[in-house]
Amino acid sequence: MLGVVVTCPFPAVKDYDRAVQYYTEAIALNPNNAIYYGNRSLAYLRTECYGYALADASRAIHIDAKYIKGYYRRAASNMALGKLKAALKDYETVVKVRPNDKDAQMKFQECSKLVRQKAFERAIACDQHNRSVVDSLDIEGMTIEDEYSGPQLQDGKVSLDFLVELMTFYKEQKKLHRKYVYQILVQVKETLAQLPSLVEVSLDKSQQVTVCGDTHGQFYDLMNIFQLNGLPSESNPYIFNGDFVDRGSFSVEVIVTLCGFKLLYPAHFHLLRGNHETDTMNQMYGFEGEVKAKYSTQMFQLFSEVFQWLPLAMCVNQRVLIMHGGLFSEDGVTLEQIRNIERNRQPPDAGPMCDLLWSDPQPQDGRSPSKRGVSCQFGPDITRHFLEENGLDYIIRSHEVKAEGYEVTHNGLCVTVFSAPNYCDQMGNKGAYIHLSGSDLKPKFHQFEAVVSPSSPVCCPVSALHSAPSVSS
Ligand SMILES: [Mn+2]
Repeated sequence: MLGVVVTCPFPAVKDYDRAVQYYTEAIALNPNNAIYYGNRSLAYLRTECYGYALADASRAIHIDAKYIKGYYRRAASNMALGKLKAALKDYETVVKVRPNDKDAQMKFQECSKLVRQKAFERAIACDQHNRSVVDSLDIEGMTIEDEYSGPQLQDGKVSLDFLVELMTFYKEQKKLHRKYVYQILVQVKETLAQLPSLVEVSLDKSQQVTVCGDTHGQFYDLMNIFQLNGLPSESNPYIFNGDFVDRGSFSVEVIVTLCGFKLLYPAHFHLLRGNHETDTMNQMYGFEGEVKAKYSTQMFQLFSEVFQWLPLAMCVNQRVLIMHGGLFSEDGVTLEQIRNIERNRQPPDAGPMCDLLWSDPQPQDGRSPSKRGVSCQFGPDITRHFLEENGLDYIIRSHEVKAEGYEVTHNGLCVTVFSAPNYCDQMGNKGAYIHLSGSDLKPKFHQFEAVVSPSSPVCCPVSALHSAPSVSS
């Protein structure tokens, strides 16, 4: 065997991208060493490239069926992709071979628990289909206790005064009364359910809209956006492009505030669905736990119902298309098709609805398997054809953290915007938002830094399964 020496490029700085590069070079020199694949798989796991991590772990096991870390890594990749049964099988193998490994035991037990929980949820799901959790709640009958001193809805309706008071209240880390949260959620669900899956807006020459990317529970940074760019209003419209929740500790505060503005300015304040407005992601990345800790399981269920009605894409002046993830795994998708997507559900594993929430651009032409293991990556030629076929100028998407808060790729045809600065309290990235004016529809970028927040990192509550904080979205 060739003596390829690979010095460990981390842990001084957790530079997983460099680790990937070094192991890739090592693999080029010796493609039959299971350890290289196993180690690169770990670096992919840490950067949340679960699709690549899975492929490398499988390759490692293929080369050396006795290489136990390969099973570990494959299990972790499958876990992250929500393929629990496949993960359980590999954890079982690890536990058999290493009966005294406490960490392996813990992961095995945690995974078994999740498999049972899923089975239980499936069993009761048929019962609940098409029924709302609201039917089992008496919202009107909920009483406001005398000691409650927070903002109050007047006749159950949101006003600007209410929202201003709410934002101040939230900054002091206080909790809005559950009755008001329920009332807001019931109303916003009705409002969203009226909308098509593709929402079209038009700006005249004097109007402008602000487009924000991922906010991920970073409430204090959201407040900073409003500080810098003004509160939402009919003359200061906003589009928030998905991934409002998970990761950050203040997802409830972010989503309730955004829902409040949606109710106040339904035609001038827009919310699109991200891949994190889904049950599986909320279970793994914090939102479900946060809602249960701050309120209850039923309230999480109502959030989930609201998320299912979030539109999937927006088109501005029939020229700029906005979605959270990106374009499609297949050619020939039309705006009409997007408009007609039956979106009131958890997204499927493949197809246009999945792609809109999950895909990423890539620099080379064509398509390739996604580094995330869901949907695909699309190249500049795919973007150009899609835009030509649909008579559009360019797309704006979010979904990936960018050092500068935004990135322009595909010869200007694909713009990424990300609005969670210093993502997960550790990435050091800037945030950005975009101004689009009706006069020319060219993207104007505004960057901002993270503000100090009383945040306690809760990046991944399933910490035993995701031992490192992670970086994609
Ligand atoms: Mn995302």
